[in-house]
Amino acid sequence: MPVNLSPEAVAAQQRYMEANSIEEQIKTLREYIAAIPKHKGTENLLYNLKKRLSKLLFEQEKRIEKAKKGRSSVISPFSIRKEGAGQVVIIGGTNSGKSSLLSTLTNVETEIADYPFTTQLPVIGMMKYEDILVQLIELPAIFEHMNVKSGNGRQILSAIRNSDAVVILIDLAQEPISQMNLILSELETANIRLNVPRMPVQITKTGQGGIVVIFQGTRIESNRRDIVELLKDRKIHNAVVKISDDCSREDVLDALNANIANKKAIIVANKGELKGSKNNYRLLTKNYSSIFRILGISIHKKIGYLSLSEEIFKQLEVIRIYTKEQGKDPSPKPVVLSSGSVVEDLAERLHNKFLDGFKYARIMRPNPPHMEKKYTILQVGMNYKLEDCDIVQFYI
Ligand SMILES: Nc1nc2c(ncn2[C@@H]2O[C@H](COP(=O)(O)OP(=O)(O)OP(=O)(O)O)[C@@H](O)[C@H]2O)c(=O)[nH]1
Ligand SMILES: [Mg+2]
Repeated sequence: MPVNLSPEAVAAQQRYMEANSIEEQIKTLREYIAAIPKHKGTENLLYNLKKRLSKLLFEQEKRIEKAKKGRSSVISPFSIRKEGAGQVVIIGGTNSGKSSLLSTLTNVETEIADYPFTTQLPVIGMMKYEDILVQLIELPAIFEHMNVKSGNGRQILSAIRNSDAVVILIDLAQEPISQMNLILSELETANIRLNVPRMPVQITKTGQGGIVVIFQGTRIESNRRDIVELLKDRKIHNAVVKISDDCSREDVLDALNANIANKKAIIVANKGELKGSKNNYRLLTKNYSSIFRILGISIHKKIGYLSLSEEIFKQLEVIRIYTKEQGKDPSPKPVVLSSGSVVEDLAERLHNKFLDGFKYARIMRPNPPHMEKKYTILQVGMNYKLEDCDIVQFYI
């Protein structure tokens, strides 16, 4: 069915047709899309235009990458390979105690000093949480206008964008609201949001594991293939895509094109033993406790950080699954999956034979300690949602 476009949309279309450079095409195509009203009759047109925009953005990214590579063949110390169950960055103002926290949680030895900007490059450590390891990275301090100034600001932002979760470290010896304002506004300039409760689509690129699509709510199987295809068009082969139930293919394209990263984050407020820190802690909770979980600590007095590794692990939103073969003990090492994963996601991760020959899976789910029986036994199909610490045996 032909679509009747408004004069503004026709003019925008004309500008797009006449655009020469990729930048100009992207700009005019965005204007064209914005000028088209959203309803059933324009659905296909909008979808196709957004797909075209997605291709242009990808082309532009590729060119920028190529230009960067041409300039230097050295791998940036800010592009850090993920290891363990997930990658968490520690960010904050200078002297807030980022290096001190990293050393406390990981035993990495790094320079701790009371002068500003001691840490200039990322420092990596592995934090143990129960039977898994989480990668913790101290990033150099956040500063004003880091997205435009020379120096390593842009690389710091890009490392945050690539992480799985964020620990914001606040110095309670200083006024906390201005620290938070600085951090949040710097992240905003780089399109990084923290703890946005329910985005229709969230796409997090990962280093491995293929494309995992998680439907938070009812599982809409028919969309899965479309989504994987859209990402592969953009040469994204490893990512976790979280989708709320009422979400269209177009929403996925919007998410890809907007390039907004949404990270889970907690605030850790340090130097809690110092004078004035209580007041600052109160100020911080008053303003931010509805968005962030806030943990008050003192590294010097060793107060408050016992549950920290657990809280950090929780931000990753992953589950540990132990596989089991008939007649044997469960594997000692878990497979780590995004929370919300189902039996099929586990099968995909392990081996094709579990997908192709699947009959059913048997789950041993640990009961709370007060119950008499140690496990609840379940016999389930491919779409069954897994929980942290499930023991799973496949029957094929
Ligand atoms: N009073 C007090 N001082 C602390 C605490 N934790 C760290 N510090 C001190 O704060 C200063 C800065 O600590 P670092 O760990 O180097 O801070 P940073 O955030 O890594 O600093 P940069 O890398 O320079 O941005 C040092 O003098 C630490 O000894 C604490 O719990 N209480
Ligand atoms: Mg440091």
